[in-house]
Amino acid sequence: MNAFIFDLDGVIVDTAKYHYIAWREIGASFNFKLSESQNENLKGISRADSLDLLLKWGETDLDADQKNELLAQKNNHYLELIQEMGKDEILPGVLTILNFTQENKIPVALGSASKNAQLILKKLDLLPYFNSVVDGTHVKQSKPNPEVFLLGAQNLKTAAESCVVFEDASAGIAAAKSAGMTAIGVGDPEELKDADYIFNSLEEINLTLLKKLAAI
Ligand code: B16
Ligand code: MG
Repeated sequence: MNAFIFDLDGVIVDTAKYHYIAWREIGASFNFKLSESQNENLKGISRADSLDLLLKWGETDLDADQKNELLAQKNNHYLELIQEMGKDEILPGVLTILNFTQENKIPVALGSASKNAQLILKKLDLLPYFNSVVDGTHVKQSKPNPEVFLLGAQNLKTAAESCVVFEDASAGIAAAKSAGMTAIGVGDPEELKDADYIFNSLEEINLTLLKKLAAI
């Protein structure tokens, strides 16, 4: 039997739009206008690394204190934006897969760069589905580094080769592949072209394929 590892933002819930709103406001504070395609490159990237990219694109230099101030501002705004988020924002197909894993006792981990992952899963009543939650508070290196997924596999006591990762970001697909895992891309086929399977939505994964992925 294989194990499943889920990314959070963009796979379980569409928080990307809230990250975008919060980062746009931070960019505006140094007269930088964050485009949608630049925002695409922030998916799966840690908060601190995202700010460094914004500063680079905006050709702006800040000292450590100023950066910390912006990181805190960004997160406060993001937390405000997700405050009202409810179960209706769980993405299509997620609950079907999580119920399948529960019924078949398939080990499940979260592998997210977000330091807000626990809070979000709790808000959505999804914590009981996860045997392990690995998030931005547990790892040193951002995706595409495989650390977050390797730790998930270790916590699930499953070999990397027997893990299937669900990801919406190209950095996440690269992380899964370099960990030696099967990568399922959810979203833009062009962005996710290195994945083993690509879907527009998790809803497209039928029971036959789920059983194949789980090796049951
Ligand atoms: P936070 P994932 C990532 O989550 C997001 O895709 C990325 O946009 C965000 O900057 C990162 O989490 C850090 O999030 O500010 O909440 O710690 O896609 O790896 O679940
Ligand atoms: Mg993501």
